[in-house]
Amino acid sequence: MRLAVVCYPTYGGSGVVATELAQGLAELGHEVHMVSYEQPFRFDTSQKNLRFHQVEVSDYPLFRYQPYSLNLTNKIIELVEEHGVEVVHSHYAVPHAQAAWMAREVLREERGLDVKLACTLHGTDITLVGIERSFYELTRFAIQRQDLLTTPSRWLAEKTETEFHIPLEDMLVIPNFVDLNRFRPADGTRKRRELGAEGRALVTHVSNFRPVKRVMDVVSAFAVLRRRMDAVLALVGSGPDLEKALRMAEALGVRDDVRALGKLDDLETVLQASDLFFLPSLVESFGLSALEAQACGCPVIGYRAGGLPEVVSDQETGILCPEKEDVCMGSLAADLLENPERFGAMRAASSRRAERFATAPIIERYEKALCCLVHADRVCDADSMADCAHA
Ligand code: GMT
Repeated sequence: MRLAVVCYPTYGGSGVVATELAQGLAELGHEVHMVSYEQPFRFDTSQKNLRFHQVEVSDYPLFRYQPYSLNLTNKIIELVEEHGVEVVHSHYAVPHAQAAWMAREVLREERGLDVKLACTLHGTDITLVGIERSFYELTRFAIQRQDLLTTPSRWLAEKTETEFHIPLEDMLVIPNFVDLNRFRPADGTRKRRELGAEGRALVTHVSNFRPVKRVMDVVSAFAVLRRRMDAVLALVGSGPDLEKALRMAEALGVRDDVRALGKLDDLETVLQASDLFFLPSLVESFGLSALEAQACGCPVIGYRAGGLPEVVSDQETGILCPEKEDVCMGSLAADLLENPERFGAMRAASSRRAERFATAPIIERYEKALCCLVHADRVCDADSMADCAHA
């Protein structure tokens, strides 16, 4: 199968899922063309069958806002024509699903080419951005016209049905996945030393620091925990609320215990050294970072929000506080750390739970769904799948 994967290249779940999926499909023998405005984070340039195509963005002075979606549409048209791409797989609907649909219209009308469209909805493309009035109609139109829609959680599929009137049975829930060779429990002594966290509790939060992540709750919970025990908070990633979070840490008197680490290529080393992972998001369609933390044996504390309960098992691999209730994550974290038996059991359960989300079988589910689009006229059995990989 020849596939174009369209995504955001940024340090965020949808870009990571798209890139790792593209790499996985390329390893299985498919020809994969990744399309974005920059080379995605975690992209492996040495991978066979995988190429990156940059969307060139025009900067004509008349444009106050660059029409990126048009440049992207054009790039998709070129890829289909030059490389015989059979499926365009968009990650994050806005504006990728719209661009893919426009490209297909041009290709059908002018070149008589038919390309299949798949879109993986990731989260705020449905829950925040897509439902904004200025995006809604075109988002609804474009996602309704995809040949395949997937979501990483049942919760997001239900939300899409409610907000965009796509019947639940027309969507496939394929969870996000984690590389268990990379994200696995390991000795974190060296990293703890580096972070000045030897003999202290280490709590980590990883995100793009947007308001939906409620990073202020991370800091206030940490301040509560810090009053009960000696502890360090590692903040990984960057984004609009990072500075505000650091100012809050200053105001609460815990700034010296907070390490702002920025974007990391070796995220697993911090997760392996961490005791707990805080993720108090307002909504979280899945929570890939929570899965990566669990895979390293690090339990998660957050709210029972969105699809997070499909990833974190409350009281078994973490603690999910009821939303909008005045529960104190910091006290719950301290209670857990003061109970070594319960904490040890949670650590072990966390890495076991992550095994359900191992990369290979989940990539195979995507492969099957995408190959079935291309060979819609045939039964999607093992033979036709093999043909699809070597086409
Ligand atoms: O939807 C977003 O906020 C962006 C997106 C991203 O690029 O990080 O995050 C979403 O997709 C991830 C990958 O599927 C999920 O793990 C995140 O839970 C989801 N974020 C939200 O729903 C807030």
